[in-house]
Amino acid sequence: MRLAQRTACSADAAVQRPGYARSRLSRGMVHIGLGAFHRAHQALYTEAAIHDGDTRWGIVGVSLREPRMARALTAQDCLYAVIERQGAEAKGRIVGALVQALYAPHALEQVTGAIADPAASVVTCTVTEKGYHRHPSTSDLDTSDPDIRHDLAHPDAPRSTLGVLAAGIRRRPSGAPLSIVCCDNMADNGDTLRKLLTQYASQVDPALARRIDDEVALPNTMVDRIVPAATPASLNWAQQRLGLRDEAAIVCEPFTQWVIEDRFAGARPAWEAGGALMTGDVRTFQAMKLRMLNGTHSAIAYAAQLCGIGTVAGAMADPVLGAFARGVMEDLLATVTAPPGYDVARYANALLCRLRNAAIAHHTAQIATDGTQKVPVRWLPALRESLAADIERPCLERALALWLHYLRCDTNERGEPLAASDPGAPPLAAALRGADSDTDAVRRALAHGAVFGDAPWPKHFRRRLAAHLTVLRERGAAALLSFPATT
Ligand code: CS2
Repeated sequence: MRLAQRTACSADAAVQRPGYARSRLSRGMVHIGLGAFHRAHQALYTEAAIHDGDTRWGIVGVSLREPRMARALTAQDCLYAVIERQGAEAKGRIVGALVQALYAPHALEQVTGAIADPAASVVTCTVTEKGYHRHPSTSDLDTSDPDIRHDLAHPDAPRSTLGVLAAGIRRRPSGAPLSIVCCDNMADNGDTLRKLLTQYASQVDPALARRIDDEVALPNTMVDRIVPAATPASLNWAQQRLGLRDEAAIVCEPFTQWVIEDRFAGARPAWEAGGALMTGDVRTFQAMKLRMLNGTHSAIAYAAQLCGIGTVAGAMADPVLGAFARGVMEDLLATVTAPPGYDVARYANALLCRLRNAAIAHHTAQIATDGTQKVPVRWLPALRESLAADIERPCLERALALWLHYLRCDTNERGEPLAASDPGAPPLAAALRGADSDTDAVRRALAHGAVFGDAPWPKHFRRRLAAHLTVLRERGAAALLSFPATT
């Protein structure tokens, strides 16, 4: 039997259900990017706020790219389950906060109408780093991007996040306060979205750009929860636990964190009910999380991909890769300023425990995607700062070599194909593959300003990187990572 409003009561008795009348919910919030992360993160904080009695915050969820999730959720009256797993423990709940699921290309009028509705005062976004169309070298709006070019030519029929937001705001009565909360893993994510959205809007209608600048609040946020993409296996496992088929079920870790800059226009859900921390300055939290969690994640992903290890927990259980992951985290920890009152060493230990959680299958192929977007945020600021202070970060530098090697290879060390999914990678991969030596490969890679910036990289660092590439090519990842014993 499929999960729906009518059948939810027959879910397994241990599964928590919405303890409020969903029919009373208004549509106070719109979310763009209806993936697993939103449904297991912001939607649950919103669910907690609703649970505390505030029925304004039903969520209109929007998918921009693929129809499957909106269709699956609509067939389930927008109900879905989140099951938290760690070790033998599993805790499930059915979430009721989502009230509508729209696929924008088929429901654009409804989507922009939902954003324009003055009853909605919050829009949240999870569209991945590349979903904002920031030009990698200039950090400005990438006006050469085909979606942006399309939207600038047809602002009333947009297909990009920026285009949809701008079209919705344009229809919104002026004076109705709005906050847009970016929940993607970018430094200064709210400020970045503000800049790109106003740049886009200024080309559509300068008055709209001014309005966004004056009236819309775009707080910065740090979001954290490990939410693997669903697989047939995770959906089947969820079905066993629920006693119902849920095509949108999520199996994720118990940990969750949301730190939000307290800068809103108008009302917002009391996300504190779900444990969100409102603060004046998110930056230290962001840097700590982006470097220590996401930075370590990416290093694990490329090492594991090269070695043919499918999951993060599998990599952590490998003696060489597990030790390497700890080393990367230590390298990154050394570059981090703790948020006030925070014990970063404890944070690091807790992260390592989370990464070892074998009850969730977090695929290294998923994390390895979009490296050209992720590496400049997760590794390069820490590397730059360290090199400027003449400090070598042995594990982090090896991580960078792994990524470059990964981009150079068609197959992993077991001879299985490596399929890098990263629209920004082809020019960098071509530069690497055209090199006539490892030194030349490093020179060509670091000259790729879209990822590595324009400032020169020190010679001793380039030499170390070239030596790492040689070890990788001749002796493989385990040899590079088993240092100092074997190198
Ligand atoms: C991961 C993140 O896929 C990735 O790149 O590093 O999705 C990570 O799981 C989350 O940011 C955890 O909060």
